[in-house]
Amino acid sequence: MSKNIFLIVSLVVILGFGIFYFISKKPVLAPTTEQANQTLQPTPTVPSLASQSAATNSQIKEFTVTASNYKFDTVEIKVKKGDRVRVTFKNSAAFHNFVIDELNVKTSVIGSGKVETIEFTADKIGTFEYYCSVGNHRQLGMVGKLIVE
Ligand SMILES: [Cu+2]
Repeated sequence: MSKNIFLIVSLVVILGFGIFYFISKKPVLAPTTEQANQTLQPTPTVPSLASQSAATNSQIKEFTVTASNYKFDTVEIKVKKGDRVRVTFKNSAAFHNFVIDELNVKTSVIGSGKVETIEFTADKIGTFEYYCSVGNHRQLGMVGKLIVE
């Protein structure tokens, strides 16, 4: 009789561990896939904070470019090759963005009153045009130049 009870108890314990193992395996897998997704997503605030601390030894050059219809208030940015560049892009009217093709820099199109900060490394020497890629804004004069020396 007590042998049967022992058998049942040990069965329950084994089963319990089995279920626990099965359940505990799931949450272990979930965060890893989430992390993988996070690194793929271009979230501007988190990477900029990470690169900020990583790039404390190299220079960070900060600029503010304000967009209006149809111009940028800053039309020339000058940096040294290898500089970390942080552009605070402000928009004061309608919808605009800030793009530098050669350096793979592109903010999202933001509305009036919005601000987006973008950070990149000026890893090429040259003069690169930055512009707004909305409609024909580039042709209308929404251009400036980034000079990397
Ligand atoms: Cu524009």
